[in-house]
Amino acid sequence: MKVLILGGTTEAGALARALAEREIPARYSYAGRVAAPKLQPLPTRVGGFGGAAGLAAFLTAEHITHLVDATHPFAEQMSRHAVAAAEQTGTRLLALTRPPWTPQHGDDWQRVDGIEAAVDALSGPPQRVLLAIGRLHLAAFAARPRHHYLLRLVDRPEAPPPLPRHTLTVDRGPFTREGDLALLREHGVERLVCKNAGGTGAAAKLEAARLLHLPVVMIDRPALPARREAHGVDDVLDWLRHDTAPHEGVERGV
Ligand code: 3Y8
Ligand code: NAP
Repeated sequence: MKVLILGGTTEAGALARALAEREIPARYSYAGRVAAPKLQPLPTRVGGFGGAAGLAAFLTAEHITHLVDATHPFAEQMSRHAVAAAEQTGTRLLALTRPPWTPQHGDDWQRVDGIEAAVDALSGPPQRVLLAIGRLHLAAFAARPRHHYLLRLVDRPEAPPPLPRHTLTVDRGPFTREGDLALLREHGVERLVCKNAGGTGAAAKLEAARLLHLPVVMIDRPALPARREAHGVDDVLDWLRHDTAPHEGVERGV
């Protein structure tokens, strides 16, 4: 057995620790999105594979028997490539993902379907908006220049974001309720825009928004291809124990 974890999330890190503790042969993969990704307790590769074909070639060359897609729910392209490459190579595939957040009592959510719809939702009078969607999609909000944006990024950007009024805070999660409460109060945030990431690492801002009665523009997840899914590390460990690939441990009729 040899496992490849497509990582970049809190859950992927937890799985990496579990496999390392059990000395299960495994590798960890980052896209290379940020300057200094968190170190993992497994041999780690960084950077794209070169499309689904590149991933398939990697799976074959590295004799990967089990592929765990533990990427973020918005990492749509990676997840699509994982399904295609696993099918092409006969590699077992399991997605380790987290259930979407659902609005709690006292929440004021406006659900939208994608980044452009989130931009449209900001057509009202100028507000102070926490844009907690990372770096990749900031430019879309240049269409709504009247707002003052609080931007939270993992790395300081080389060029200033194309938003005339903004304050930049450089920080990486997991975040805390106290920290996010202080952030929203300090900057007088009146509205949040975020992705329905699920999980615990990014949930603090929603708790803070609830306490401060702030409205949230919640971007729904992209649709992903059908694949086997698990929501916890133990489920993945069970799958690895019981889902041996055809060439392992199963008597072949001859
Ligand atoms: C490179 C690797 C761990 C993983 C921690 C999780 C939690 C903290 C919260 C806010 C929301 C956001 C963003 C966020 C969170 C965890 C997790 C998560 C959201 C790192 C990391 C990588 C990335 C990539 C980065 C994206 C960006 C998204 C910031 C590591 C820190 C907004 C998503 O500058 C960029 O290019 C950043 C790009 C993709 C989304 C975007 O579109 O900009 N994550 N985040 C991964 C790689 O190279 O493969 O250093 O740990 C990981 C984490 N970020 O092990 O503890 O599990 O989700 N990441 C979102 O959820 O909305 C911040 O600010 O409130
Ligand atoms: P994406 O749009 O689905 O993927 C774009 C390309 O990046 C992929 O086609 C692949 O390149 C490469 N890639 C993505 N994840 C990779 C991984 N784990 N290992 C190797 N290559 C990877 O992905 P994304 O949304 O940019 O996310 C990139 C990374 O950040 C992922 O690890 C994800 O888990 C993490 N992350 C993303 C978010 C988010 O909001 N999107 C939030 C938290 C963490 P090739 O086609 O060349 O193989």
